[in-house]
Amino acid sequence: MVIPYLLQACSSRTGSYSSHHIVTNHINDRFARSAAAQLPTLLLPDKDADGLCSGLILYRTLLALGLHADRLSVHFVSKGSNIHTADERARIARYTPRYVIVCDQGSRPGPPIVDAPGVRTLIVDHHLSDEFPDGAEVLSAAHHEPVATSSTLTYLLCRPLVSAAAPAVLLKQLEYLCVIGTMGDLGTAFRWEAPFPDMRACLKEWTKKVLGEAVSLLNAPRRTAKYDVLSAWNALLHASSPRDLVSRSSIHSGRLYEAREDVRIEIERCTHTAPTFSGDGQVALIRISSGAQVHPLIATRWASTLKSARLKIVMCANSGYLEGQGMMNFACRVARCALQRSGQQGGVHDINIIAMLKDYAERVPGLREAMGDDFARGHKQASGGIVSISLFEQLWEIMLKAEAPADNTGMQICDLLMWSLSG
Ligand SMILES: [Mn+2]
Repeated sequence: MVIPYLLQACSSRTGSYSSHHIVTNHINDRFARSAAAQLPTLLLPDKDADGLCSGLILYRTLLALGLHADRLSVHFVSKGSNIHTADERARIARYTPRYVIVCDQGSRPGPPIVDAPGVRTLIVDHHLSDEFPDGAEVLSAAHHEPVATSSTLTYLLCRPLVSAAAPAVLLKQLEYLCVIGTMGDLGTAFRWEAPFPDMRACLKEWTKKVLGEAVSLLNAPRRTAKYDVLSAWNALLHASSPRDLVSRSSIHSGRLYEAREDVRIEIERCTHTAPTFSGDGQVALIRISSGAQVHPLIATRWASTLKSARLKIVMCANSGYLEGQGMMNFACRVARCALQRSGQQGGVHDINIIAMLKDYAERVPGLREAMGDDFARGHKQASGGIVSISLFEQLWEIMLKAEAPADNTGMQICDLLMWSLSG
């Protein structure tokens, strides 16, 4: 079997882990045995297009390998939660699985996902971390540039397993799932150059327009206050093709279109608050209150339009996502003006949001630790957190007091004025 480049890159890290083995042949063997043994298998896909597609690639592969559908379960965590919380761990344990496969999440330290004898866990992910739940096998692309998405990793893992006898329709499904999931994380303009698999035929058959529309629709339900991830999963599972998925006359797409419209209205309602700048001018904060997960979208939108001399990241903080729980959900994105600046200076941008957030928090003794496990996770270019409102206010206080170089303040006011005139 030819091990694709990306998996080879991943397996080369095996030596640096003591308890987390990344050996693809071994994983493949495990898959085949999992299917043959008909043991209860649980998939834990993340809620976005990349997570859903990665999960469905595994779902279809395991069925193709002969696992009975009644042995295969899929679980999505509840709103604002993650697979590491006590509540979710209890829900996951109730499936009494023997094999657990986590897609596009799970890259953080902790106890085993399911703490029972004989349970084997595989994590397929690309979020930045060097630590994982105890006992899990890990296939992570996080340290390998260009960082593969979870759906690409899963595709590369599954494709060799089914290729021998699989019907053409299955191979096509795995391909478009790989493409939709990857576009979800890396954008529709993503160029499928090596070491990524060759997806030209898939793109030609379904077109970027249809595949991009699929991403947008799949991401809509989980962003609404209703948080019905299952609507997106079911639509993707039952759609006969990407074109069927995005067709307004398809029975599964109705809710997706409705959810997307709800999200659009909510973004429009929340996006017009004026930003506030940190003392050093590096961070712009937009505060909103919404039951919908629109904070990452609003951060992205402002990151592309806001201009300021020292601005590096845009942060959108949402105090209303988990209503009544006293929590602040916030998302940060790299400001486009900072990218343009580094480009003009001939440099490559080195903005690392995770490092910046941790650096601010460390300026007050104990604060970084108090922030807990849901702080500064994700990717260098896209991070954020879920912390108590009081901790968030402490963090913002540090940012406000961060010192600006002598001539910066006037510049910010000027930029803000320009923004308000143009916006
Ligand atoms: Mn992803």
